[in-house]
Amino acid sequence: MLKYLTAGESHGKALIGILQGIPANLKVDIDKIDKELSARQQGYGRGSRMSIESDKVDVIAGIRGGVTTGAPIGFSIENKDHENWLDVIGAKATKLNERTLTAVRPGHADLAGCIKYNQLDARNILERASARSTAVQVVIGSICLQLLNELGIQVEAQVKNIGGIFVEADDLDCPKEKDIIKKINEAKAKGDTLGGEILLKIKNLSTGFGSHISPEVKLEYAIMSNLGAIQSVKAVAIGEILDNLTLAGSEFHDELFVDKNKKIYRKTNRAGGIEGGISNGEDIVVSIFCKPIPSVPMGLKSVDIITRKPTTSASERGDTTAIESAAVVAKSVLAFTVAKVVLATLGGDHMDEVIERMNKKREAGL
Ligand code: EPS
Repeated sequence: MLKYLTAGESHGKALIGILQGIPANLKVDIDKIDKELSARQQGYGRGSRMSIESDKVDVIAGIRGGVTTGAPIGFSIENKDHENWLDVIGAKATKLNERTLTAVRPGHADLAGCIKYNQLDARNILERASARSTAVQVVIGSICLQLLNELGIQVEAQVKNIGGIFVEADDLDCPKEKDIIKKINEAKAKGDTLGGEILLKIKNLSTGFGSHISPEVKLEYAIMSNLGAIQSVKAVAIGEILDNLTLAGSEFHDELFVDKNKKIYRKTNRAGGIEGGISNGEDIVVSIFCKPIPSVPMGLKSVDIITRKPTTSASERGDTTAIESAAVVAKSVLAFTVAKVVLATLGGDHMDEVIERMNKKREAGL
């Protein structure tokens, strides 16, 4: 089974990850991983932390000479900012009373995390809740993306809107249009933050991945649970449901036709490529919706967890918006999700086996 484990605090020494279940003999281009890491750091509206970091993966295990061995892939990503937190974060840190956070931020994990883990300093929660950890998911996603590409499957992500301003259809790859920049500049000047929407597509997956037989093997379950667990994501929608809530069944569902070669096809894809938990051969289309970042510099009404007095929430350094970064993260998480479902269905210890089984699956059917 494809699975991963991550660890690391935002200002700790490094982030680490272990990915287990990638078949042997997959060529992995480490430069491609670093390019994805760099893409995750870009985007208009990111904060000053991004000028400190220049994320690069250091692969420690599981890849030899650019090829997987079938063993778990272990890696780390350095936090350059750690040198500014040397005795504050870390197993032997002594300055535990410095850079504390008690004016908890509404919308962040601060308060619920402190109550759950019995902490009086939200630093012990927020360091791990930080979206910094998504860098690890990008490394994992990039390896999975390279596996999917070997199988002829592509995963794409596009920013659809930032702060409610929609990206024009022909400008999808370059959302830095004037109105959005203006909106981000205004939010930043006010000390505010913005959320947005991202559109994701999986192309050429073919029919038959996921299953109708139990909730936990449905493709929707895999996609919604994994994407829904990314920091700031508050909704995940498959297909065109949100634009068509008023349609009746007779208008909504994708009708079936047959061509002169007896091939069954659809003229629409409102289902977003999944019917009854199973991929149906159309593009898988998913939209995710991100709340505005909860580190709001202007501060919100809050309560200090030690004094219990009303206060303004702490102003941690952060991003005005990170939707462009979230698109890279979402693409990565989706690549992991699809790779997991594909490998669970096909099995295979090495790439030749997996590719052969994928080709057989593509040929099968009515
Ligand atoms: C984050 C706060 C900011 C972001 C960070 C996520 O970090 P800092 O507190 O160091 O300014 O830059 O994102 C990253 C570091 C990253 O690599 O994406 C938060 O509170 O979640």
